[in-house]
Amino acid sequence: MFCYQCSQTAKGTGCTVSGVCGKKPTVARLQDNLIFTMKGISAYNYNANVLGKNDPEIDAFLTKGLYTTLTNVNFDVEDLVALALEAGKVSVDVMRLLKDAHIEAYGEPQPVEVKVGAQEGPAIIVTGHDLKALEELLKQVEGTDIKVYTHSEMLPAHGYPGLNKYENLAGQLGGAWHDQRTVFKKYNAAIVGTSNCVLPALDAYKERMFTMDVAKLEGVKTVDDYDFSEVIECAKSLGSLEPEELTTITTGWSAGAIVEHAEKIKELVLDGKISRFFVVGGCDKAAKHNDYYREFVQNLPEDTVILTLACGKYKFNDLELGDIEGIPRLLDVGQCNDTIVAVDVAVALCELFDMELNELPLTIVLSWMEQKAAAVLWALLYLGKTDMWIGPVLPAWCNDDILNVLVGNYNLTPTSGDALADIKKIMGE
Ligand code: FSO
Ligand code: SF4
Repeated sequence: MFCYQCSQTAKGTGCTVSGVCGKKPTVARLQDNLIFTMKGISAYNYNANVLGKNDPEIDAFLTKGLYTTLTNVNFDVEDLVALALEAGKVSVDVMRLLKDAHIEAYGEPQPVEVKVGAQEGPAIIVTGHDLKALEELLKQVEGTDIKVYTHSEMLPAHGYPGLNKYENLAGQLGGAWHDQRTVFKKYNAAIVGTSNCVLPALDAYKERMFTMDVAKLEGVKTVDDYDFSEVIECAKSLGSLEPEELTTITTGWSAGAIVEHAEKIKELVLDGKISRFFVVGGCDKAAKHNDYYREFVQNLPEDTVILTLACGKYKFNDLELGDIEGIPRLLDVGQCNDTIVAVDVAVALCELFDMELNELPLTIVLSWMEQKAAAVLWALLYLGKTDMWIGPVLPAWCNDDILNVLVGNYNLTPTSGDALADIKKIMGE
């Protein structure tokens, strides 16, 4: 444990073995877990609020949850687990709120091929999660020759009809959040960081980068009140990008777009042509052990279908996985908050096959890096999903006590680092 939130803290620096107040290490870790999960919920809640969607029950839970972690309030190891599951419920609610906000504002996503690479013309790269920011920018560049490119978690924007309709929305540059320094340096474009996942800017592009709203970087200009005029002037002054050979990736699978194929999916499952569904998604990071997810997806049997979401997809979304009689094997359902889409698809499969969630041939493999993934994990646990896998390393706040609960109650399994061995176990070979 590590806690230095009150003046009683050990040696004036931090309680690390046990709390001077009597707080036990597992209580401290569960409090940390609750705070991390609430940070994730707050991120989604904020984006929903920006689009005019509010839920007083979500706000009330955030207030109660934070209060619970105050010094000398809650020392119960069991109540904090119950609160984590309550946070999971709120996480489901907030993802639903945000999805409804996105669909109301921009329509239900449809699968779309997105051009990857630089095209002729001045450019603006937009990264982060905030679709409203992208929309406002697209309105303001209308009628110019500026190409607007998505980066990282902004890719799913292309699937929304209300955003895809803008001609200036040209394509995608780069992959997950952690490649931004390489990508922003390489392309002589104006850059807008709309939410989390910005890294301190390099001098090579600092002058042409802007952040907005909650995102802030030292020495980087900001966009205020959705006024992108300075960004647009910057892009114009930089001139055209050097065109590259283009590739494509597909995004935009909504629950509705997948459920349209329900009868075909049922037929393929009953004929033994689809043996299992996977959800492989979550955060990505540059570390070598995250390559596990590419190896994992690449080696899944050809009769499996994989739903993916969040920036973890960039480890494998360039793979040609083909289709099973017209059903693509890799379906990108969106941002990390679009875990709710995977949940909706799972519920639809339950109805289709008259099965309970844990009876479905469905395995979830979650990669985690930061706190939104904690919110997603507890959401799935709240829904009662068992037999999930998590990696590439376990959340550091999970001590043996917490892990015993997660393994004992939910059979949550840490990924082994050996993708082939894990696939064999999952497929029961
Ligand atoms: Fe991932 Fe994290 Fe959504 Fe980032 S949860 S790493 S680009 O924050 O956002 O998928
Ligand atoms: Fe230590 Fe308890 Fe104070 Fe935390 S709240 S610093 S564990 S005495």
